[in-house]
Amino acid sequence: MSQQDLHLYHGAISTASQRVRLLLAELDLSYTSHLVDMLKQEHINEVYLAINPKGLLPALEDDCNVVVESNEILIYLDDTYGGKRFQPMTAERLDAQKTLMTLASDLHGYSKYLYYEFLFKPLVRKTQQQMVEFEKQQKDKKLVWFHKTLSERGRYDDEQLLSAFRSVEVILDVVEDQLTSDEYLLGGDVQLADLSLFPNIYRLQQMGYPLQQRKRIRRWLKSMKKRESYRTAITKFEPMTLLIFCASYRLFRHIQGSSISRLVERA
Ligand SMILES: N[C@@H](CCC(=O)N[C@@H](CS)C(=O)NCC(=O)O)C(=O)O
Repeated sequence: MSQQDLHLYHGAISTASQRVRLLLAELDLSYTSHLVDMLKQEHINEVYLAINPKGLLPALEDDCNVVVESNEILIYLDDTYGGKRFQPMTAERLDAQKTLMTLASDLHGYSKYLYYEFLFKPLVRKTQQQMVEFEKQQKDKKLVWFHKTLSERGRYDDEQLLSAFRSVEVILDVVEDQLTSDEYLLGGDVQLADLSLFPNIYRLQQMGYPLQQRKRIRRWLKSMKKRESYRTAITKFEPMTLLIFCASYRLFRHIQGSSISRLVERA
């Protein structure tokens, strides 16, 4: 199918947006980029809510179609423009891919507690005024609680963080087992499962999450980072100032004795 006018509404470092940008790069599809600044709460303003009433990034507009949910967007793009190039051929592998993409979505839900706490907390805490606006616009009570706890209490409970860590570990165990001697999750070629899981595992690596024992995941991360799509879809969008901030904050937490490693010792 010939390419329509694609519009992507996305966040520079939003992991769900990174998934979609990775596939756009792999498919070599051009698109009109609409960067939405989450720190300025542009994702809950009236303009964006008219596109995605859930107030979540990313969203894709293709002519008259609006597709939300990053995994749905991956399938939509690959079905429409990729000739299913990034989806396996056999029923068994298709099932495996579906499971891995669901796990990617779950991983996003758990790992965000860890990176909001340990990687960029001072940046993402909302002011009182922002929180009022957020509560007014965001219907998802769990998401409101997620931001309210960090913004008003200043931290998540240790139990909350430990539970997130344990859930992340369960998912990483599955991913590690899935990776055999092949380069990618479902064989020798990169597939949607890889593109879906990569951003959150990469984010964990960025925050100093313990991956030392996970040799296959580390090898897979290396393979993914060698691809041109990693540069086009991820590093090109990471502001240097943010990278410096995150590295400094990690160091600060380490010196303070409150880094993720301390949490892991208690798990
Ligand atoms: N299941 C959704 C999750 C999307 C999501 O949570 N996106 C984050 C950015 S990575 C977001 O928009 N968060 C809004 C917020 O925290 O207010 C998807 O995969 O598209």
